[in-house]
Amino acid sequence: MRRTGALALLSALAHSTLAAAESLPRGVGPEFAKFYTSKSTFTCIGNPSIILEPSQVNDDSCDCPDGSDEPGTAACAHIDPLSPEQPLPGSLTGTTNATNALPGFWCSNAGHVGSYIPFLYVNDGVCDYELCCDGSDESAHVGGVQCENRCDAIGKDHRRLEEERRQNKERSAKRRRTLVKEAREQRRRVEAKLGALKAELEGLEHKKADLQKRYEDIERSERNSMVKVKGQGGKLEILVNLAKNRISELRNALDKVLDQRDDLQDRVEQLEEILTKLKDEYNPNFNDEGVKAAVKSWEDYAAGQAGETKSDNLPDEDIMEMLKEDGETFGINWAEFESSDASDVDVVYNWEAYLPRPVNDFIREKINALRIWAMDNGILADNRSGANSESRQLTAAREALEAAKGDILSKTRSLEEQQRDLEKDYGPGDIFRALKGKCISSDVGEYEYELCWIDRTTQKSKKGHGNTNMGNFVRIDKDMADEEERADGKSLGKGERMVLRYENGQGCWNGPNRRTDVWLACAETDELWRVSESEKCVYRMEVGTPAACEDLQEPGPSVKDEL
Ligand code: MAN
Repeated sequence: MRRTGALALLSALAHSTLAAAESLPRGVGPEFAKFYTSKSTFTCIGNPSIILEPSQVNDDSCDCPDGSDEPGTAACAHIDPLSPEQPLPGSLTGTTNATNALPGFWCSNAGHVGSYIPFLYVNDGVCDYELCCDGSDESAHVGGVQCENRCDAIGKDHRRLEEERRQNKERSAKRRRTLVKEAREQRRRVEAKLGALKAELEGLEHKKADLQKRYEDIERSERNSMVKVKGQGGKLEILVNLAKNRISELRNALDKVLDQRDDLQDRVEQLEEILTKLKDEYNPNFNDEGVKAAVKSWEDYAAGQAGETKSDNLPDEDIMEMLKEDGETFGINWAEFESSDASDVDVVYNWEAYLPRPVNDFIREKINALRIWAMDNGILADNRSGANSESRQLTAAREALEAAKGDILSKTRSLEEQQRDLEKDYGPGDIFRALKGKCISSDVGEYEYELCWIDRTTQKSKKGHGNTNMGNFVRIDKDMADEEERADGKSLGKGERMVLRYENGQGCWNGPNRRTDVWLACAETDELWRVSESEKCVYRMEVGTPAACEDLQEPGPSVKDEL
């Protein structure tokens, strides 16, 4: 097809399918009809001082400087805006800077859409069906050319395509509405989560405060009890402890001495037995002086033993009694003294016994507080000895408090994340929220390219060389596209388009970090149409998506009825 660009430009000027009235001169468009109604004269549109005979209209001679007397021929084509620059080289007329009052030759195209074509194309021997399907541009049959009227077929085809486009647009718009609904639902969920987190955090703060107080209470009370135990109480308590230890030591010593005594007694008895035997069985006829002296000594010893009274000896039963352990029913009941909270002063004065319970508690609490204050200020020794001295109860309280604090921290982080998410730009109607995390891809040469919405773009090597990050999503911009329309509709077209910027991808060797501009156009489904590398490591993706469609309102039933 020839001269497509020029024809396309003029097609924009097409106004109506109304055919020019029968009485109008050839090539006059409906909006200029009023200038051609007089039967007696014709006044040049842009030069009202020039009045012509009606026969001068379309007589193939350019009489009006604005070309308005030749709407149906190419006689004034040289002043057409699309004509070659004026004056033409070697032109005798020297016409310059003139503008045709008419936009072109009007093809009424009955059965299709009327349109203008440049005057240059009129009667040039070529049928320009793209704009002039009725063939009226070739009425002079130059070179014998006959342009049949093809408006029925072309019109039908056009209407079919238009209907397809309309339906496509409607489906895309419907899909967009679904996405918007999904996005709204997702936003609602994030908001609900945020609300729940806020409430949870509020509860946790209270819980934390309670746990903190509980921990401090336990710690305080344990500090106090530690003071009592480790501080060794009053003098009586000290004495009790000392006495108990001393008695225990003496009892152990006595036990040992008793054992030794029994042992020695055994040995003495054995020796006495030996000597008695010696005395009874020795032969006095042997004049052995040593034996005689030994027997004599033994007899003296035995006589001395027999005269000794044993009345001072402590009876064994008494000693055994002494060795018995003290207990509740025997000896000293130490527990009675040990378990007593009372100090020696208490024992003497026992002031508590004279006070009513609340007063008693109050004074005790004050004394404890004073004791802790004294410990905190180094006046009394704080005898807590590190972690080992912590009771199970205190450990549990501390762990519960720490767990609550940890919980608050993680929930606060989660809350901040949700808040950031709500503030993030997800495009008009929050629409990309519905696509977030979804990916589309396309094979191009040695790579598979992937776009993950609001996340990242990736170049995946088909030769197993690994994946390359081509950028991480940063923001949504708008930019002007200037692309030719494509028959399959997979084109950005012309006009303002959304561009998703993905930046800070993997570093390019000897260059910047990779980045990708993702240009969006309206389409029924998400599809990665094309990927190009405009300059090293700077990529451009062209993508069709319902998210980029116009925000068309769903046609209500009343509107349909009216149509
Ligand atoms: C790889 C690919 C290309 C890029 C070069 C730069 O081959 O990521 O797209 O141009 O690295 O070195």
